Amino acid sequence: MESPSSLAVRVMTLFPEMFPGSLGTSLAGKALKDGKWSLETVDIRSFARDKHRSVDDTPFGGGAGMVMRPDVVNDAIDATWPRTGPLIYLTPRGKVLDQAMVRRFAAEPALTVLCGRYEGVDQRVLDAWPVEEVSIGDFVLSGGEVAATVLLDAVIRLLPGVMGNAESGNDESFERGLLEYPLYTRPAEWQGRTVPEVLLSGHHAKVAQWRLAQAEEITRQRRPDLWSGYAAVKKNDLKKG
Ligand code: 6GU
Repeated sequence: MESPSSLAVRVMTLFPEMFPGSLGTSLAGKALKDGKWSLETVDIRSFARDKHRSVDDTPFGGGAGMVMRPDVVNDAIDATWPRTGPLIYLTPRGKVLDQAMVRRFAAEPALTVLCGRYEGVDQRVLDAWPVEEVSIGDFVLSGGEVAATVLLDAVIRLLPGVMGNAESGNDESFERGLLEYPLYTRPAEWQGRTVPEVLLSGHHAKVAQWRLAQAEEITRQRRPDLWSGYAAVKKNDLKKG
């Protein structure tokens, strides 16, 4: 039996064999078996109308590649979207996924995900439905399936009971807008390389202080975009006392 808080995921794709894929293993796979989320894949090709089962056609106005037909995609959405929870279309034109979006999706009862080939879907079907367009970053994949897997992995790990409290603390540091501090485990010396002395001290407050300083430094160096947001919040916090 599924618990009432189970997330119902529906994925529309031309490649249903790509699911659950990596989501069937590890943390997400265990959560799937435990009923923390459910997965229904819908083969978009099953909504094709002609004897050739065609799902795409050449773009009006010319140009490279193929466009997914509005009639076929419309029928897939109509049959699949439960009219609750977001209808997500994965496309490099979408809003870039971040942890705040991931948290919002994890709070939904259902997620319906449309995977397109990268040339895309006819605009009219996107205009006809309340579609939320999401990208996973500024690069181009050959299709939305891998992007859907990325999005779902990030969401599933946040579902109640999927992760222990030990790990969930890590997110708070990302929510804070910082990259992670460096990690070390045994042996204390490896190939002549030692572990920072403070981590062996057992002094929890000093460890926390060191980790924060490391997280700040690595964020400042690597991600000026994150750093300016964090620095602004920190300055404001200091002012408020
Ligand atoms: Cl969501 N889809 C495709 N095809 N490429 C992408 C993407 C999505 N996000 C980044 N690149």
